[in-house]
Amino acid sequence: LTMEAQLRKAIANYELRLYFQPQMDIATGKIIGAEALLRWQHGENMVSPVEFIPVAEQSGLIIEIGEWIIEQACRVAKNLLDAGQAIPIAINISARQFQHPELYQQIERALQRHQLPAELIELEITESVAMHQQDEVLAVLNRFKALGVGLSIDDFGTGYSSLAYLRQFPVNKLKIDRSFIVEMLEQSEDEALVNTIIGISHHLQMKVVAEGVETEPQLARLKEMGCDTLQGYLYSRPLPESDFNQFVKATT
Ligand code: G
Ligand code: G
Ligand code: MN
Ligand code: NA
Repeated sequence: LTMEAQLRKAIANYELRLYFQPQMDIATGKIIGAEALLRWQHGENMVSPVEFIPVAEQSGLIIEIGEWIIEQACRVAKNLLDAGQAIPIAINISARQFQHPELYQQIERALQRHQLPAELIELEITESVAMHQQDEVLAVLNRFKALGVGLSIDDFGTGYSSLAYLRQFPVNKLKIDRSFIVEMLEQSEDEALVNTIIGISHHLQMKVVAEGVETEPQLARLKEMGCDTLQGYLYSRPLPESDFNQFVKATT
């Protein structure tokens, strides 16, 4: 079977799972959000999204899978809200999904179906998607902003942002790519870039998230630099839904 055929089977057999990685407020140490990350449990193996998302993109299956992800994310956010916890869930939106005219309606309908306030869903688009076809991207982002969902730029620092263009973005958050965090304490260039991105975010009235934080010394340095939010193995790996719900209960 081709990977595409296997992926179709996976959808039919409910082998896709959505995991949730907590995002922590650096000042309070409390959870303030989570990123939804897709997993494919294929027999004994866990297939990485790095392998199958590109296949889903090329085949167009990403639209169907994306709708399922939106549904799951809304359901989880709504359950938490009903339990007294307003925790926004961030969804990764791929290039093809972002260009697809159905995306807006998929999100609008899911919010309505679950009676979920729009601000409890956040969309992550990568810097490379954001910087492409700027007028079209800006129009789509403005529609989502009007709907009330949060918007963030993922993998920030890896693309080629025009700062003049970034300034017009109706985006609430920049997520510093993990590649800059990994060696920020050993490589002064990386540390300088992290510091610069934090500065840019705050100048543009955006929040900033450091991804892939694994150690206490990284946490301490990011705190000194004024970073707002942390995501990484230091706090938690991406968790299945029930473990994630436990984590939320235990940390709020
Ligand atoms: O989740 P890691 O845990 O391995 O994710 C690897 C890559 O796959 C990341 O670049 C991440 O953005 C992407 N990815 C994970 N889950 C999703 C998803 O639900 N949708 C899309 N489009 N990309 C995802
Ligand atoms: O590309 P994107 O930022 O959407 O995906 C985040 C990726 O980073 C996922 O693969 C997620 O599992 C991974 N990740 C999150 N925190 C850590 C971490 O602390 N260390 C490592 N190595 N990977 C992480
Ligand atoms: Mn992401
Ligand atoms: Na990311």
